[in-house]
Amino acid sequence: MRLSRYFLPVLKETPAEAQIVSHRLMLRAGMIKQSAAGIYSWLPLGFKVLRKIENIVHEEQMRAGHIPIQMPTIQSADLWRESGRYEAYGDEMLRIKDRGGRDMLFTPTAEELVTDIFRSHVSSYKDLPLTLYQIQWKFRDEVRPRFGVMRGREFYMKDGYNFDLTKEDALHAYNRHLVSYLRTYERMGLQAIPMRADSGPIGGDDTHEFLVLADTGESEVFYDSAVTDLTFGDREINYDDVAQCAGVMEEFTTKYARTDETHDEALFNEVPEERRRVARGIEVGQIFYFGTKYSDAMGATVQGPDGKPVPVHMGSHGIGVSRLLGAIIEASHDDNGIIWPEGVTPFHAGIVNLKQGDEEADAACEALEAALEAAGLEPLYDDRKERAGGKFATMDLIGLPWRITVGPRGLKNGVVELTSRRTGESEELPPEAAVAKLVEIYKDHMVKGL
Ligand code: P5A
Repeated sequence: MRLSRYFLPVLKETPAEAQIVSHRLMLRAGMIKQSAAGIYSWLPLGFKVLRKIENIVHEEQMRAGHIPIQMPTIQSADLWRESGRYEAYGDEMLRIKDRGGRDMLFTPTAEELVTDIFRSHVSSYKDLPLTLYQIQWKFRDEVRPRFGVMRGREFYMKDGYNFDLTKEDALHAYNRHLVSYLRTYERMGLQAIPMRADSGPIGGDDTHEFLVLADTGESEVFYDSAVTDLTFGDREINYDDVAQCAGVMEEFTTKYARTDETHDEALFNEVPEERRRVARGIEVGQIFYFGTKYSDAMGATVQGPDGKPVPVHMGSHGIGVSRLLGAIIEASHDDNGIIWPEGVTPFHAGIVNLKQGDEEADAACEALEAALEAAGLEPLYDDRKERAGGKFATMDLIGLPWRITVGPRGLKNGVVELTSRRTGESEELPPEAAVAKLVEIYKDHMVKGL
């Protein structure tokens, strides 16, 4: 992509309304534009990152054996009356009337709708286990939408729902989700810690939230610092292996880690003092097991092995896809701008031409652009007639992890400069070697984009 032809409306001024760094940087880098309180348009750079995050979520969900579907954003109130949540959900639910005066709503979550799909089409235990999921816009009329995409009213969520014959099977689904979430967040360059939480309006007793530690997080959290030493890494997981999933679950959840809603001071005090941490975190996901709450209310049964109807055991599982952009930026930035992890970066490398219009420099940049594209990478070539300082500032702001700087002086010696956004370290090397190095760096981070 050539920057001169792209749509990247960066802001010079720091927007006054943004209270936290991720919101500020998303506005300054031209990623989003507010259209109403807590409702945003996604501009090209923001949309590209959103799609990458979404695709990582899809890949990891399908790897775990979950099946993607798409449900509507506008739903009929009738289903919600069946579960009893139409009134109970309160003012967070956006209620709408259609022209016939029928009560409709914009989906804040989809337990009812998916349970209706299930009861209409599944009647035998032989069709279980089943986990259906979607990535879809949600609306919650939050009292205080704030911090940009972090607490929006309209936001993008992955929501998944498991249907199982027994509690034991449903707990395996819970563990499977926990394991696949750990892998999902790590691919985005994030450490998200599972913490015992409160289930709120979704219901049930078993629930974990995934928190990314950040001073600007909305939740107060209490944990044993030993949990931050745990990483998922590149382990091989067989998601059908009940014992393996339970083992990972246990490894990641037995150390003390709780949000303020479930915090237990006496238990916390059993953690050695030097490992006790009180901090803030951003909730980027939550998993629930709620048994037969919805299947009882809505008559979602299957015929069991003995021929008798049994209500299915269910859970639901959510990832805050749009919130993740904010969380990643909170966790990865410096004074000059964003620093994207390789897995979610909108472009793989920036190319900065120090002397636009110089025949040799232009040709070298174009050749680099073509070579990177041929290798399956996406470069952003700053081909504007601008000062080098301005070009560097834009690249730093938008946070591409790697920058190739091309100028007449280097080219005389046959080299370009490759700079890491994270460390600021540069090395001079021939253009082909720079391409080869980037191919190597990204070989484990290739995610379908736009
Ligand atoms: C699980 C999926 C649910 O709604 N039902 C279906 C369950 N869970 S949840 O915890 O309420 O939401 C899942 C994740 O969505 C993100 N999220 C938000 N993101 C941005 N703005 C909001 N207002 C917002 N509300 C929830 C969070 O990451 C949450 O973990």
